[in-house]
Amino acid sequence: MKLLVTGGAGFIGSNFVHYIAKKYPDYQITNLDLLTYAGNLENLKALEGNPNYKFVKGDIADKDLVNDLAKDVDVIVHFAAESHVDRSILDSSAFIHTNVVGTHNLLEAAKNNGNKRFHHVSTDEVFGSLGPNDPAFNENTPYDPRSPYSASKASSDHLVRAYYHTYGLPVTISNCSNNYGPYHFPEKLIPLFVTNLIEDKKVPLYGDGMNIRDWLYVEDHCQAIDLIIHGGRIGETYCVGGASEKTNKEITYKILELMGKDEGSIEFVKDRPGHDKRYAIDFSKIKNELGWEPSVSFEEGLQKTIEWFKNNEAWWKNIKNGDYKNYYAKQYGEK
Ligand code: NAD
Ligand code: TDX
Repeated sequence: MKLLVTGGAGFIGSNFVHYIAKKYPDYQITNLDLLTYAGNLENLKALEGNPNYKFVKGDIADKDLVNDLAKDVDVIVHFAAESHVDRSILDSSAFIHTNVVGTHNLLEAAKNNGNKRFHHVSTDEVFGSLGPNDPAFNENTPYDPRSPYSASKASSDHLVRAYYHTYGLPVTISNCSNNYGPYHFPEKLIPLFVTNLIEDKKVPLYGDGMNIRDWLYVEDHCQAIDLIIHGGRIGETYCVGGASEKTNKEITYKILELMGKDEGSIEFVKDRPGHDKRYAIDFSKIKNELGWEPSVSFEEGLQKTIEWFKNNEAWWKNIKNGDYKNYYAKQYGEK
């Protein structure tokens, strides 16, 4: 099978490329990534020289490039996105460019090259914010995005469905909850807090720390996507979750405990504007249809993640001090 993976130099995309290369060594993987601030080829160093892996630096919104790449693939697995809610609040233009215009461009390329199989990686944030006693999100939950990031992802989901209904493009969508694990960019809650604590810095907890997210170890997400691209029903959406709802405060205390720190390291800071209160996922559809369920508990996944960050200080220090850009910028040009 020939896969075109977009955003494969980011957090989940690079975990997915490693997962596929290991499980299906004969698959050919082309990784199209613009290497924005979030893209880092260090994540894929182990694959350099692998004849079945190819990296292409480029923008998913580049019509000619994407059209050329789509000619020679069987499946497009679309991760590339601007992914950080706080950045979308400061300036959402890149979110519209990549998440909306870029996704549309990929859909056009898939359609114009013989209706290529298309899997779209999306998020639970498109469904909005739950109250404490509301039932978890499922595939029939109405869309109610509330940040520029989630609005741009919702828009891309609608486009993907439109291409299925209008042109018969063979699509699937997955809406997943918060991932964590190796290569997680240290602007997001768990990697930021873990790396700050290794550096003896404080951790900035937004508001009262009582917002709730559902957490899934990244490899479990990769497995869910693997099952969907191989056995998912065309035109369908699958909700993917970790059965692991936690307040940010609970997570912070757990990290402090595992890292031998105390609450003196917490700094309560101004809340995120429009901060969604709670996300939760009912993943019974993918469980019943494809036999998927999370295999890594939050406790185990968090321990593994902390270990990974302790053992890979050079990786995140290079990101935190900006050095990771210099090396690849020389090879591939500045973005
Ligand atoms: P990330 O920010 O770590 O990585 C995004 C990657 O996309 C980077 O490598 C970046 O260089 C690349 N990219 C950005 N704009 C591009 C463009 N115009 N053309 C080509 N490449 C471009 O993101 P992530 O956390 O790995 O998320 C991957 C996908 O999964 C996103 O679509 C996101 O919405 C979705 N998702 C993420 C989570 C999560 O918890 N991180 C949860 C559910 C869904
Ligand atoms: O410094 C922080 N302090 C803090 O309290 C940061 C970065 C976050 N938070 C809070 C905000 C959220 O309630 O922690 C929670 C998690 O925040 P993020 O790590 O920024 O993730 P979130 O906003 O939930 O979005 C993530 O999950 C869904 C990903 O970034 C998205 O790409 C994905 O779609």
